[in-house]
Amino acid sequence: MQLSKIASTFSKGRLVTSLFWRNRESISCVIPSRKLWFAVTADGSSGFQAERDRYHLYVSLACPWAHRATFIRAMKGLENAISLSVVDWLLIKGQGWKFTDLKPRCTLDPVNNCAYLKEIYHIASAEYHGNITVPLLWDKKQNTIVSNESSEILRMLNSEFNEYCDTSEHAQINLYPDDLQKDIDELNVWIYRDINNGVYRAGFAKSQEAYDGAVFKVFDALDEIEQILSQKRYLTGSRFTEVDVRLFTTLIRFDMVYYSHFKCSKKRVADYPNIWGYVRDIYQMPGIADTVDFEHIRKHYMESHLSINPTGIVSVQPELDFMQPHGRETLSP
Ligand SMILES: N[C@@H](CCC(=O)N[C@@H](CS)C(=O)NCC(=O)O)C(=O)O
Repeated sequence: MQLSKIASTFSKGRLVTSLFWRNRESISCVIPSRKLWFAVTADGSSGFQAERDRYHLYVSLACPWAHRATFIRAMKGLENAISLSVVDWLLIKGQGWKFTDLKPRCTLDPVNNCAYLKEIYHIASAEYHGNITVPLLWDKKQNTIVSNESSEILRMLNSEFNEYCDTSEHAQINLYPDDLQKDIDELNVWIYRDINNGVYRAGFAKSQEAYDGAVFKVFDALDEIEQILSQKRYLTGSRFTEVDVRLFTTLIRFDMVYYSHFKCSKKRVADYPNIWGYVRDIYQMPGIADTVDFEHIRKHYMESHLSINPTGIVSVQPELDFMQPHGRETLSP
């Protein structure tokens, strides 16, 4: 069996830790038990070549990590090149994600005809013992999983499918430009720790101490972001980048679920003038509002997390106008 680190050629070595077996025949027996980290490349050197209608995304519209994938798919005009299935918003303990066509915007699984997402993981590898999570990028040609890691799917769709974007304008969009990579990488670490994951640490805290430790970090970070966004239109300056996508998918959920359901209730995003304008700026970008589904988001969190909301009652939706003019052009055109 030939083991090669050929994924390291992808995206300037971002995937250096992804070990990849070149022979397709051996893939099913060597898929790691916890992480599925392969890479699609434009030139196919990884064993997974970018092609139209070869890859399928499995997502939940509720999930902030899966939202990274649907966001970049929309922003790069890849809806016609990469097909999509949307799971039921209800995540039942012990069963995991399932497919239905009986709820708004949920779909069946036309690719593998599975009833549950876990079955798809087991088609790729009977040996897989990791978490059954979305997003999942599936290769219809080799009948296997390429990746279940949203940060890497985001990078692959950003750079490797340019030939298949709807227009040349879409193809030119690059959310991880060379000169900003250092800034983006540094911001990603901090934003993931204190905000993306911070709201989950607060929401699922099992003690007052754990909750206090997490929730104050969330708001310290938001205070700092408010400062940054008072000077800059986006986190790294005038250009919209990957780190803005990663922050947005948490911020758009904040007042809808994290404020109440996860007890991140010191302030709403709508109480921070610059952050609130920034969220509306991104929400109003072409194709993005359609990637946001508040019914999926709110019902998923409040109906599925019965350990923190035992009645499953879904609270009334706050009145927020995401289409209100944002005025952020004054910081940069
Ligand atoms: N590292 C993964 C995490 C994805 C993740 O945690 N997804 C959650 C939904 S928000 C999930 O599928 N959870 C399934 C479960 O808890 O059973 C990524 O970023 O892609």
